[in-house]
Amino acid sequence: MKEIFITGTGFWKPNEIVTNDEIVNSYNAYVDKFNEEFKAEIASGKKSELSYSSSEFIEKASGIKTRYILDKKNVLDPDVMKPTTPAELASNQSLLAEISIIAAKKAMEAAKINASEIDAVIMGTSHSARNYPAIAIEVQEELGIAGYGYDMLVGCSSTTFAISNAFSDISSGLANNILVINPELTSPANDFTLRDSHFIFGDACVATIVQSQATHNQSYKILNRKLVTQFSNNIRSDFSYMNRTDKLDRDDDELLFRQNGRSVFKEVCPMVVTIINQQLNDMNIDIRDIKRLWLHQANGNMISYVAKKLYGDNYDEKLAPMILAEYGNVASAGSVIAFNQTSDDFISGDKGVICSFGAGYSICSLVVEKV
Ligand code: CO8
Repeated sequence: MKEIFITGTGFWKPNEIVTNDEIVNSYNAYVDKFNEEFKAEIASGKKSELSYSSSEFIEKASGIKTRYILDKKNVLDPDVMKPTTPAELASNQSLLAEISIIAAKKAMEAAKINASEIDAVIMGTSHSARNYPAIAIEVQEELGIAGYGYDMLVGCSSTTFAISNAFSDISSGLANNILVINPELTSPANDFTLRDSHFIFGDACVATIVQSQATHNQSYKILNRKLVTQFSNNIRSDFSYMNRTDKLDRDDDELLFRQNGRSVFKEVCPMVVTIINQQLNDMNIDIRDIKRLWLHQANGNMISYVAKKLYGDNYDEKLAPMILAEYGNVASAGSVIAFNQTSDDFISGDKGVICSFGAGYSICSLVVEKV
């Protein structure tokens, strides 16, 4: 079996940070407007009155304090409540390609590798900007990478599933060095007029270089992969090329991200604990030999639930970092941004777990060891 390594990561985030107070003030202004505009319908029971959001609820329920959003001005404008994005046109570079290239250049620099040495580009994301041509192929062309590229969609597990695909391609001999890109522009898919989820997401993009050799001493060997999926409608987006032909005539807003957050929490957390436990048992690794869990950054209570079940109730919070406090839920990019931001203290032989989970349900856990 070939040895395969993560040799570098890099990420992009928008310039503008949005605090809980800012997103709540905007949402509450929207609520006032809505309740005034639909006063008669609310009085007659045709529509429900909207209730205020609160920063206290958001921080307690999710652990999120801020997030970075591409078009803060329009997202926070109670008359707009969504970002404006550049058109996907043959004459334009795709926004997803643009942010992927920024992250990719940082990852390539960290891995000390040139585009000419890369054999493939794999793009994983929760939402792509278009059906085809693949964003990965656009990035491949722009960076001057030979070989092949393709896109894949696995909700919030897209990054680890894409790294796993890179691992498979390298072990089968198809490629030696692969660029994995994970643009997660969540704000166009987030309904900022929904109280239950308006605060959750941030925009970001992460890139990872996966190689058949550890080219420098900051590399991590991928020791093991475990992937599990189980069908659930609890996280769903019905946005599709068939919306035009399905005769339901739904508003765009109805086709965006929707979730039963409580059910997701209750169903996914135990699955993640079981999978990581099974994986470590199979590898004969004690959890005390895992220096860090870089978990999917959806919710602080989910992270502490998983960490407590694995390490015990009094676990040190450094064992399972929560970058979501600053970045929000950046879909599949979260676990690898956490890895990027909180692995500086790793020395040779230290082991960690990168594990993402989300829509599908989908879970992918990677056990890594610093070379
Ligand atoms: N402000 C004030 N009160 C609120 C708010 C708010 N913003 N929202 C809800 N409440 C109220 C509710 O109405 C409820 O009131 P009551 O008790 O009177 O009914 C009370 O607060 C409690 O509500 P919940 O039970 O819903 O609150 P929770 O403690 O469950 O917290 C969370 C809600 C934060 C959503 C939580 O359930 C959660 O994070 N669950 C996990 C979700 C998760 O991991 N999802 C994965 C999503 S990401 C993914 O996998 C793929 C999609 C990626 C791209 C998406 C792009 C947009």
